[in-house]
Formats: sequence, structure tokens, C-alpha cells
Amino acid sequence: MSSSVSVANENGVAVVTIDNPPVNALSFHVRKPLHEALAALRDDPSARAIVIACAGRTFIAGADITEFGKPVEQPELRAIISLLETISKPTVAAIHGTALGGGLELALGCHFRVADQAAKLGLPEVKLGLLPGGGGTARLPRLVGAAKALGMIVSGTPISAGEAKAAGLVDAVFDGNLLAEAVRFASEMAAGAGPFVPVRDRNNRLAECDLAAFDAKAAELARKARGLEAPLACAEAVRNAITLPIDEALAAERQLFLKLVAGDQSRSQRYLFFAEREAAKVPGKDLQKRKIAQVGIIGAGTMGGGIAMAFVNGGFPVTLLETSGEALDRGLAMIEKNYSVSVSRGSLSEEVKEQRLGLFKGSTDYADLADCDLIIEAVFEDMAVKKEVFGRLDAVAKPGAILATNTSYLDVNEIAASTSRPRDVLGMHFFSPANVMKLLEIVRPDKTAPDALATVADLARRIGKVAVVVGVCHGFVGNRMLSARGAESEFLLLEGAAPSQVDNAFTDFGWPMGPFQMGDLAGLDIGWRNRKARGQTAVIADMLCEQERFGQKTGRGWYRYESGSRQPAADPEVEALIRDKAVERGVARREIGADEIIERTLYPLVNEGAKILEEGIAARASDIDVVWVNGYGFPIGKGGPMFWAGLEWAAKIVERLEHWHERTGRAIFEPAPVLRRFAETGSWESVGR
Ligand code: 3H9
Repeated sequence: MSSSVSVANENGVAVVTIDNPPVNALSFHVRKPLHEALAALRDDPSARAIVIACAGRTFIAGADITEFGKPVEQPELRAIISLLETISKPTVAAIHGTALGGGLELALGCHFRVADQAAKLGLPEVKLGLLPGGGGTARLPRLVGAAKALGMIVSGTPISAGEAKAAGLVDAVFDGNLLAEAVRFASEMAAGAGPFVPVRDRNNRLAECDLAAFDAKAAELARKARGLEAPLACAEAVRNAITLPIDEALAAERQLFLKLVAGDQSRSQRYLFFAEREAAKVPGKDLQKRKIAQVGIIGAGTMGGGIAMAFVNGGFPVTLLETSGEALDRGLAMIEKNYSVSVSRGSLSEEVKEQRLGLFKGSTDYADLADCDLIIEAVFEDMAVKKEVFGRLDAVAKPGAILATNTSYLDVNEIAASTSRPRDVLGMHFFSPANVMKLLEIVRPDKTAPDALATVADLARRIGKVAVVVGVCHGFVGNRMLSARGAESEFLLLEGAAPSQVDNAFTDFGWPMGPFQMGDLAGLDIGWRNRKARGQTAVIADMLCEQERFGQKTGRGWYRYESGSRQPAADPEVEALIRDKAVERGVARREIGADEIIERTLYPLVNEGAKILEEGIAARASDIDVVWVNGYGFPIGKGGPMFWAGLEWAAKIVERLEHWHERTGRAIFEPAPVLRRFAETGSWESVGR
């Protein structure tokens, strides 16, 4: 028997153990021996019951994602589940770690599921642009009801063993030796302790379903899907489970799965799954990490407070430093308010809130940072101010403490050089709100020690961030490319597009919102202040700010917001202002289509990404995609700008960039050599530096 699957007999209970590190995915080399083992045990009288368990850190994490897109090797997962359902002795899945996707579907093929109390169970296929394709959409509703199944399948979020027990997904939860308990449980069932009916034959929960309520919920989910096909297919498949005989529902699920797995959206989302894991592989990741027990944050504004919350939420005590008692009180009050909002929404208990608040220590004295292992400054974005802060840190921080700046644009080499310990200095660029947004750009100056980098990358994962290591340049990866994306915005307006047309082109593409809506949400005054500090101007945005149109917070920006509403309404005043400016500057106005908007915003975005790759600011094209999907809302169904460049056909991008370059003379459109090579080879990997 293959080493991936082994069988042992424990007092008449056959224990089938899958051992396929790291996560026991159902690769072909597992499926084949598993099928053979179950077929043999079905007819083996010495086995009164069967337990399926896994070695290592987890139960089965799903199908082997690397096999998608290749010809399927038999037996398929569905055949194994069908075989399981022909077994006329109790079958029990013993779940520890996570039972995900095809792993949970295999468990649904068993008569019973028992779980360790720390286990999690879910069908996360939707996050890969798929739906459960091993019968999960037909079997899960039979155990937990259609409404609960719909929620689990469309969100892809796993539930705890306790919740699974309450919902009817697992039959018993154990605290202790799971395998021994599972064998005992199976033995009792074999001795007649309870009926054992295949899940496919249990229809009671389905009969309870209110189809009209289900449809209303499904319609609501469809509205939120934003162009993604998988959530809609999930809802359709669960509905089939209610309305069709199970074999028809299973056949329909299969068809939906095959369509999704062959499509660009799932390809993009699977690519992103591996891209995120690749980004985590930072140079020196196997080095001994520095010990981080206490974190210091300088600046208790929106950014500093959010960063502090991110660490506290990850269990780290934080010393929060401000220049004055009032500023500190304001910052701490804001943090408390944020936690209270979570409590009122039911996402946090009062007890956890209190525990978290207990991890904050406020201070106005740099000396209080002396015991911190990592200190992050989140003060005003000004080189002189940053240098002063780092000078003071240099004086008080203990040897080996990592000193980080949260700058969004500034030269981290220069900041590092202003200290006596550049090996300990790096950038940690969080995204607002920092306790929510998953992206962290770890900015690596020339002299940072590899173990400092590895420590921060490891820490990022521990506080739930998706970290990407980037090099030093103005704006790093994300904000530098954002500038390229926005460079044409005002030209588009002057030449004839309304802000809403630009934003609609973006939302039709799959962005959560367009650049003007985004500006209004973030506050137009922020960009205005930055421009003024850098001696820059923006023709229309500056004028809006001069009229105190700062966006949502003042009720007027690129759009108008009626009394406290967040719903943007087109504002004729802004449109008139744009028209006047166009006349003043002699710009002829014309009809501008969505294609042109995409070409003049997203093609430069890709082009800038290519330059970033060429300069080595990002190590991989996939790192750039991870930044854009996690930090800026690039639609996941398109995989990020660099992946999308392949989907969009890079030769066309080059050709259109050349067209706009010729027409405008603007450098933003000059195709990067790396992009040209990508257009020829179809691979960013071959672009070399
Ligand atoms: C499915 O099941 C379809 C079925 O419905 C229908 C079939 C017909 N396959 O995340 P980690 C690798 S779709 C292949 O760092 P963690 C991963 O790339 C599947 N490889 O660990 C990494 O490799 P490397 C539905 C996989 O402890 C290593 O394992 N299931 C798979 O932080 C460690 O991963 C899912 O979507 C896989 N399925 O988290 C679950 N999973 O070391 C996907 C992981 O070379 N997986 N790898 O970079 C996860 O969510 C997390 O990996 C898990 C562990 C929570 C399990």
C-alpha cells in the first residue's frame, strides 16, 4: 500500500489514515489508494466499522489545487464518495485541524463526522472561484439546512467544531485523543447504538426550507457578487439541492464546477492563492527570528491607532506614544470606540474587548519604548520629522530592536542612514484602516539585516497580514502604481468624461469603487496637502479643495452627498467647473468611452508594474498582484494587474500605450521594455533583469 494511505485494525474498527503533507490534499496519489482501501474494507468482514483520519497537522484541506486545469486522473473524488455511500457498516470521519473543500465533502460521504474541539470545517471553494464539486452543495444542506449551507458555501468561511455540532454537521466533538474517541464512537455505532443513514438519503432538513426566503437571500448575495461567477453558481447549486432529486442536483453541480474551473476567474483566484504563499517566502525566512514580545507605536492618529489595534488583536502588548496627553487620550478613546462598535455589532464580546484594551499602555515619554522589541513610527509624512523620531529612537531603543517606519512614500534608506543601526531599520507600510486591511508592504532598505526582515515577515503572518517585501522607491509598489493609474484622471475629465463615467468604468471592471468615489471617501484634502508640500498641483482637485469640497466628510467632493448619506450623486456644479476649466485651457471635449478610460488608467498601471519589476522593486510579478488585490481592491477575478495583462493580451496593451504615447507625448504611456518582452513571451518570469 502507498505510504499516502495506510489501514490499521483497532479491535474490529478499520482506521484509514491519509498522510500527504503538508495539508493532506486529495492528490491523485491519495485518491487511488484511498479508493482501493475503501473498496477492500467494504467487503472485509473483519472490519465492523471504518474511521477515516489524517496524519500530521490537519484533516484533508481539499482537492489538490495544483491538479486543476490538468486532465483528471481516475478515481475522482466523487467516485470515492459514491463508494463510501455503498458501505453498509458505519463510516466515521475523524476531523482535526481543518476539513476543507473536498476534505469536508469526503467527510459528508461518511455516515458520521466527529471532530476535535479546535477543528474547523468549511467549503472555501468560492475563494478559488469555484463551487464545491464533490457533492458538497447537495449534501451539506441535508445536514445543516439550505439557509445555513448557502451562507457557508457562498462565504467560504469555515465554522468551528462547536458551531458545526450545533448545526448538525458533526455528530460529536471531543477534547482529548480524537482517534481513540473516533474508534470508540465507530465501535458503538457498529454495535447498534444509532441508525446510520448516508447523508444523501436524509431529506428532513430540506423539507423545512422556505424557498421564497432562500431566493431572497440568494438575490441579495447575487447583488454583492460584483461580477464574480462563483457565488452565483454556489447559490444555484444549493437551490438545486432543494428542488431536484439528489442525483440530478449532483449532476448539475458537476456541470457548474467544470464551467468554473475552466474559466478565467477561477484561474485568477487559484493563481492568487499560490501568489500569496509565494510572497510569504522572503529571503532568510529560515533564519532564527528575533523575539518580539512588546511592540511600540509612535503616533496615535488613525494610522498609528489602527496599527496598534492590529498588534493587540494578534495578542501583542503595545506601548502607544504621543507627543501630548491630549493627543494620547484622543487616540486611546478612538481605539476604545472602535472596539465598542465591534461589540455593538456582535463581532466582539465585551470580555475580549476588555482583554484587548488591557494590552495598551499609553505614554508621552520615549524612555517607555526602551523595552520594545519592535517600534513602528506612524507620524507626519515629512522626512525631517521622521528623522527626528528615528534619532530619538536610536537613543532609547534596546540593541536588536527593529525600528520601522510606516511611511507611504519616503526614502527608507535615508531614514535608516539617519540612525546608528541601519541593519535594524525597515519600512512597514500598513493600509488604512490598519486593523482591517490585510496588506502590509515590508520595505527593505539596502542595509536591513536578513533576520530583521524575516522576523517582520513572520510577525505579519501572525497578526493576519498578507505581507509583500518591496524595495525602496517613491511610493514603493502600491502607491507608485496608484499614481500611474491616476495620472490621466483629470485629463479624462477635461476631455469630456464625467467623474461618474470614470467610476462606472471601474466598477463595471469589478473594482469596488472608482477613483473619484475613492477620493471622496478618503478625503480630498489629504492629497491636496501632500501636493502643496511637494509643490505640485492638480487642476480640478485643487479647485474643489479651495471650495472646501473635501469629499464625504464635508458632504461635497467629486460628488454631492445628501445629508449624511454615503451615496454619491452627480453634481452639476462640479461638471460645470470641469467644463469651464476645459474652455480656459482650450481642451476640446468629446465623448469618452469605457474602453478609453480603462486604456488610459489601467494600462499605465500595468506599465508601471513592469518598470517596478525591471528595477527589482518587486521580486515577482505575482507580488505586485498580491499588493493590488489586498491593498487596493483590484478585482480578484482578474488576478491583479500583472496577471490581467496576460488575460487582456499584452500585445494589445503595448500597442494602445504606444498610441496614447504618440498622441499625448506623456511618459506614463511609454511601454516599458519588460512589458514588451512580456508581450512577446507571455511570461513575466522570462523578463529577467
Ligand atoms: C476543492 O476541494 C474542490 C472540490 O470541491 C472538488 C474537487 C472535485 N492543494 O496555506 P499554507 C499548500 S478546492 C494543494 O501556507 P497554513 C500551500 O500551497 C480546495 N496545495 O498553510 C502551501 O504550499 P507551500 C478547497 C495546497 O497552515 C502549503 O500547502 N480547499 C492546498 O497557513 C501550506 O499551506 C481550500 O481552498 C491544496 N488544497 O494553512 C483550502 N492547500 O508550502 C486551501 C494548501 O509550497 N488551503 N496547499 O507554499 C488553505 O486554506 C490553507 O492552506 C490551510 C493551511 C488552512 C489548509
